[in-house]
Amino acid sequence: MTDKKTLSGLSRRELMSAPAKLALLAGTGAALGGAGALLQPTQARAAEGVNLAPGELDEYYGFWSSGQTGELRILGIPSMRELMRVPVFNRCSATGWGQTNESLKVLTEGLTPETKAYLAAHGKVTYDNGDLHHPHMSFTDGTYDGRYLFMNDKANTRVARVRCDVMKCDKIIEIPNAHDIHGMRPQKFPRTGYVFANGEHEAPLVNDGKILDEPDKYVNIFTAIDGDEMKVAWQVMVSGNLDNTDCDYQGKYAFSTSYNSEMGTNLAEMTASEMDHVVIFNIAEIEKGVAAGDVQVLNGVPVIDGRKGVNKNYTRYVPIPNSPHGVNTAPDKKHVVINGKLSPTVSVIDVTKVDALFESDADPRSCIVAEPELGLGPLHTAYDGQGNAFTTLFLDSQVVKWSIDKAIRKFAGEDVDPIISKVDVHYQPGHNSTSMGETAEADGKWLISMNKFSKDRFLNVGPLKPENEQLIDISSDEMKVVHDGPTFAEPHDSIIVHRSKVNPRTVWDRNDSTFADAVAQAEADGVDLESAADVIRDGNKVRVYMHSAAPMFSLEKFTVKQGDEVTVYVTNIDDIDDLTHGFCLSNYGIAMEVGPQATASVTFKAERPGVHWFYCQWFCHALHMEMRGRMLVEPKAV
Ligand code: CUK
Ligand code: CUA
Repeated sequence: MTDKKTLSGLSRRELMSAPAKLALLAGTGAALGGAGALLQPTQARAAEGVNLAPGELDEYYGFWSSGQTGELRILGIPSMRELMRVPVFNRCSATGWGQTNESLKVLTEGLTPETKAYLAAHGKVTYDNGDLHHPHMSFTDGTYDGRYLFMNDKANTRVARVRCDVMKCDKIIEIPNAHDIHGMRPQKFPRTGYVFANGEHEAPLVNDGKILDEPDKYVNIFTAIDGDEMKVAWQVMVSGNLDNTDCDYQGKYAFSTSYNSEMGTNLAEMTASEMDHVVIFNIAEIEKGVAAGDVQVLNGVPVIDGRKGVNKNYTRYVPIPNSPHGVNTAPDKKHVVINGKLSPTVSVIDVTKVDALFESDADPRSCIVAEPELGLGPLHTAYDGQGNAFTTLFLDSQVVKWSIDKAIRKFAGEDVDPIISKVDVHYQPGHNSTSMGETAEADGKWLISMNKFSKDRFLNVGPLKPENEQLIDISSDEMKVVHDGPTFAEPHDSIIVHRSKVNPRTVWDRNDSTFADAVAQAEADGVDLESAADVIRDGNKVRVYMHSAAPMFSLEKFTVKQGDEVTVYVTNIDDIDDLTHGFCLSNYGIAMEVGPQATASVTFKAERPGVHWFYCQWFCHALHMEMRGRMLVEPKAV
């Protein structure tokens, strides 16, 4: 086994040294930042292969986007087993996401008034679709802190947050003034902090129809969101569109690629120039400008003008060969790789040379310290924490491993080849990610190549085929593809997080804010949710409170009148790991999950008279089928 750095920063050999061994024997392995777990037999075997025995746990969580499916997925790595789906921008038949009052609050409260009006005209309160590209965890001091996951919706210009303690989405906000949030990254240092979000498509800043086919009047918007409050902090108007983004480990700069510096609107225009650019945002200077009022306030958000040549304190435009796509900051805290896409090169920025761009009128390209030619269609880069980078080559259907140091030396004139090895992937890779690779604790064990096409790799399931995510062992210079993982539309991006960073609850806390509204309403109605079996009439509104304890609901029937607006609150008082109940109301199109110790609620109009069974739709007990009751709806007098 190679002498790799573990998460604690100790090498494996150091860990095996006498004091470390003593610490482990004394049961203080946890003090090593979770790295003690690396020495358990499970992990030793995992390092050898991906096939965990039944019951064995994975070493890493994989947090996966799902593209146009709109949900977040959780996988176990290295087994690649799908562990959970977390509905975010989509609707979910199983959990009632998009139906329950608790989820509707999340899905509606962050929308702009214009969007709400548009949706209302269609009889809707929120969007049904989303396009979730980039899931990233919150950081503290350069590494994952296990608080939140943030993710973008390219389709409807939103950013969402998932709480890692319960793995549920708790906030979704629409980003005003911007169009189609694409690249998105949390601030790495000192903490998140900001979540940076790129608007991909340019449009008139006030997009009310007064300006239409005048592309020279379009702008693009870079947004900094306060990740604690989930509110837009400020925005920057830029030239060219914005694709992907990342930031440094110093808390000073963010970097966004622009594949259309031309501001063209068709393919020929968009790919016309040989050079596009990466925009560097000077966070402290922008904050100063915002504080000094050098902004226009649009839709409640301060917007600063960072267009090319307008104010050189806020932004710098660094020319990069042709239509750059991914931006990835290396765990060495010094280098940022810009992936060339139409250019076979990647450009390496040295963040210590960026200060000079803002302090003097230095050539913007003076911060570039390497530009190795890697192959065709470089899209995204990941790292092993040992000075090596792994770049996907979309057109070559390969991943290339290369040395950052050698690339820099070559750029300086030395005769060295930065390319270490290449491996074929199947086929056309987009994003890739390495274990802990986007943090300062990159550990160089696993690489996922997220391939857009699977073609012949699996049984044919018809014209629509799965994508293919391949797990690659990167513990030696020769990369080894060890697993094919077919997957449904369309994981763009993933992160691989050591399990020591994430510690979700197993049952809900009764004081959780998710169901605070239900708790408040029950209190107002004089109802105790945990022992509830009450029907409260309030004009034509009826509130039905019940609790569930396997295998019974506390109400075996309740009666309402046709036309009543009914809200059913179900509190699952089972306090046992994995004992989820559900509430499904037949032919009313209603179903929801109620986790252990949670309250969930749903509101509907009792428009169908007659007898309607409700039942528990989450298998919970030998008498799960018997866990049911009736809603009796008295018909309107005719
Ligand atoms: S983008 Cu999909 S392959 Cu939306 Cu991150 Cu590069
Ligand atoms: Cu409760 Cu099934």
